[in-house]
Amino acid sequence: MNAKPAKSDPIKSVSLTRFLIEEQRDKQHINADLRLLIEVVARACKSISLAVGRGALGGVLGSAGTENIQGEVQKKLDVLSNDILLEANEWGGHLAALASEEMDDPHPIPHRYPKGEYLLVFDPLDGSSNIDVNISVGTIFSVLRCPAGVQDPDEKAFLQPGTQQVAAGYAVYGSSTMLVLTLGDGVHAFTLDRELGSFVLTQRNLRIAEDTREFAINMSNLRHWEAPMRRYIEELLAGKTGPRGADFNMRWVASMVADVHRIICRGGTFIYPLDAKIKDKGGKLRLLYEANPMALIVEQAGGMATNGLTRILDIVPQSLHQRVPVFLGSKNEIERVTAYHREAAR
Ligand code: AHM
Ligand code: MG
Repeated sequence: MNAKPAKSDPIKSVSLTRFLIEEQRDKQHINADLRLLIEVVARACKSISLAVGRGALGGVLGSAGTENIQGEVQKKLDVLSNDILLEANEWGGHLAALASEEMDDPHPIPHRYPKGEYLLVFDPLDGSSNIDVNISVGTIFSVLRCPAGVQDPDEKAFLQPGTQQVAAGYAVYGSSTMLVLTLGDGVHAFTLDRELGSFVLTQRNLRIAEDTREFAINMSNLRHWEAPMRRYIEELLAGKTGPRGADFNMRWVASMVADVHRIICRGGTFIYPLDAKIKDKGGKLRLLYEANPMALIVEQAGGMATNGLTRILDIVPQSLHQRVPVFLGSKNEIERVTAYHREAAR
């Protein structure tokens, strides 16, 4: 009965706008153009979230009847999401060019608009095989600086290692829509308040546990994997009585965004290794707009991201749509599986 009233926090909620203004004004982590860029991407993600959420009612499910440069059938929502991000980002004056999974070549800023100092690369709708079955999908993005002196950025301007990213993030369109963001100083999560139409900060400085008993991998490819990959997974599957002395649980959403989001929330690993089926392609996932932004987020949250041999963020890209094997998540497991690959390579 004598309990004192809880000391109330005067800041009940911090919107993305307020968070970004504080990052610019108080911490001086970002400049006004980068703040605008993140706000514009977030606004585009809200539109994509609306389109995804309307599902069959929006008439946007199913195939668009076209293929992207990687020979994958584009869904209507892949194309729509790409258009939304392009239109939102063209005119603000913050970008020098854009590139996306759904476009063969970089997209220049139309001459009628001013140009800025940043390059934006994105996978407009990741996990598109899940669109038609109402399972979480997402948007992944990465921000680079346009190299000094480059007026009309071509593919070469984008070929920068992931360490050069000034920001990266993803939006996950799940039971709620969330935006997870890093500006190179920790990872922060925002939840979309659907009534207000604004992203609200819900978790600051997310950390990935160093140890985990949960992994995500497409097990149907097991027979195509290389020996170190099979060794690692077989040890996990052997459970308590095997060499690891513990039972491991498995999850696979087949939307990288959703799998990475689970890892950000409760730890775990996500692995898409090289296998005999995809060897000539170099991997399944794309370096510039899937692996690099996710690797930066994971590292910023205390996790680890490799291609099985080296740090993903150190890879110097050779082409815009280059693919890489991806091993990311809880540090101690990624260290172990990477060590198995290094050992085999020696
Ligand atoms: P997408 O960008 O065309 O959707 O492809 C990437 C997706 C990832 O989100 C996911 O982890 C993987 O492909 C699923 O692959 P699989 O179909 O082998 O399970
Ligand atoms: Mg993708």
